[in-house]
Amino acid sequence: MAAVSSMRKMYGLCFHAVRQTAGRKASRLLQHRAFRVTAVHQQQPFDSSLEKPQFPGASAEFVDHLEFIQPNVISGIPIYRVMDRQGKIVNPSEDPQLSKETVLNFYQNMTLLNTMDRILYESQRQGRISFYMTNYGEEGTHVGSAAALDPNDLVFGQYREAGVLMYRGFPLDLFMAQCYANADDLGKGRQMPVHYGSRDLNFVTISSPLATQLPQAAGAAYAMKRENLNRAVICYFGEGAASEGDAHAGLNFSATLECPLIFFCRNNGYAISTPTSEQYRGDGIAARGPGYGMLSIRVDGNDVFAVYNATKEARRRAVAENQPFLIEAMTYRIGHHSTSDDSSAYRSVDEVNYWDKQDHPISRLRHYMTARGWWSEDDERSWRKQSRKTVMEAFERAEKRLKPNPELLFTDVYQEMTPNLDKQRESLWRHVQQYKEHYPLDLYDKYQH
Ligand SMILES: Cc1ncc(C[n+]2csc(CCOP(=O)(O)OP(=O)(O)O)c2C)c(N)n1
Ligand SMILES: [Mg+2]
Repeated sequence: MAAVSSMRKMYGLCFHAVRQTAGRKASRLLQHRAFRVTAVHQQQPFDSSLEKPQFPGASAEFVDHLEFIQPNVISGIPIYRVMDRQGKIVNPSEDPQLSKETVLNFYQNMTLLNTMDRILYESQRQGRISFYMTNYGEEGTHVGSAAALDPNDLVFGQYREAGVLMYRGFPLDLFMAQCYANADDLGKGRQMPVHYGSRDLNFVTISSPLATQLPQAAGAAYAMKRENLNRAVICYFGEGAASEGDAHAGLNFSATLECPLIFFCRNNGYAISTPTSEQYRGDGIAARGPGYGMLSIRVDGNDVFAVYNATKEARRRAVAENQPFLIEAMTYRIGHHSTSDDSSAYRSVDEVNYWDKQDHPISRLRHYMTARGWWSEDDERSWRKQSRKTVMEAFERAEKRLKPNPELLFTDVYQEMTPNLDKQRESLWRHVQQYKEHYPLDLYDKYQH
């Protein structure tokens, strides 16, 4: 009985610290466990069928036959959608009933992203920028989720979520400045193209190593919960990144620490050349949620309204109940992985064409708008012309702008320059002076030395 009372004390102490709702749940569990212990001790003669497991963290019964759990115990998780492929609302009660103005704004962001992608992709092909990654086919996942958040919510992205930043109001000039690494780039030209970040728009700068953002997002959400800020964190990642060890760390920390966090997985079918059929054996990423004790949903990522509804509800509950959610948005990466990839080596043109022509988030939304008389052929033509002109103008401004001052390579790491960095800086300038003909310093900002 000493063990029983110390166990009760232990549970008592632990549950004192948790939230009220969790506390109520816990005390029910405590009564249950105490009852089980008492029942076992009072039974005479001993009956093994009445023995109950006491392992901490388990809520199961004993069984007396050997059986492995089937891997497909969670399988065929359904895909929530609001619109069909023709843009028709399937179940009117799920229609978010967004205003015409909001829907047009969705459409304009999705198509503007498309236009920006086309121009920056081509500019890489012409050797004007070093690298680029397009978002083709995934526009619905970006805009639907971004629209469901509060502007104060903090965003952690992977690298293929430029539409989220665009929806938050990041200007075309700053997208271009980042890709051109010019003097206006908020990252001071130190990052590869598409590694955007904006403190003003609560968008954390992209990291190249996959899954970096998941544990970081868990930490940020935990801090928000502790400060009772009424803010949520959203963390985007690809299904490929979900295979990284850091993904597990982020998911598990956020569940155990009960963080207001939305994990948003873009399942676009590929991790560079590796198709999902070679990435995992379970039912996608949503099937992993229950393993973490996390509420999860799978949505049609090409249906901007389904993404919007799921993210809005997850956001509401994440903040109200302090718990993380997992959204798996099914979509398709229509473009190559990046400008360093040629996807014709590992997938067929027919496969890509299907998604481009028959199951595209932009055309689906356009069908919806057309059916309501909100968008005509003329509107489309003039919007395409105007948006292309706006993107081209921003592109030309970015290209003409000076590069950042090379001194910036050495700043912001330490508050004061350290002796070894200073030595490297001196050595860089000696080198530049010696080989002047290779360094067109007049193209760099505020050069003084
Ligand atoms: C830790 C790490 N390993 C490998 C890479 C190389 N890499 C860059 S993107 C990528 C594929 C990621 O696929 P996914 O997460 O599905 O995102 P998607 O590109 O499909 O949007 C890989 C393997 C990396 N950046 N970081
Ligand atoms: Mg992927």
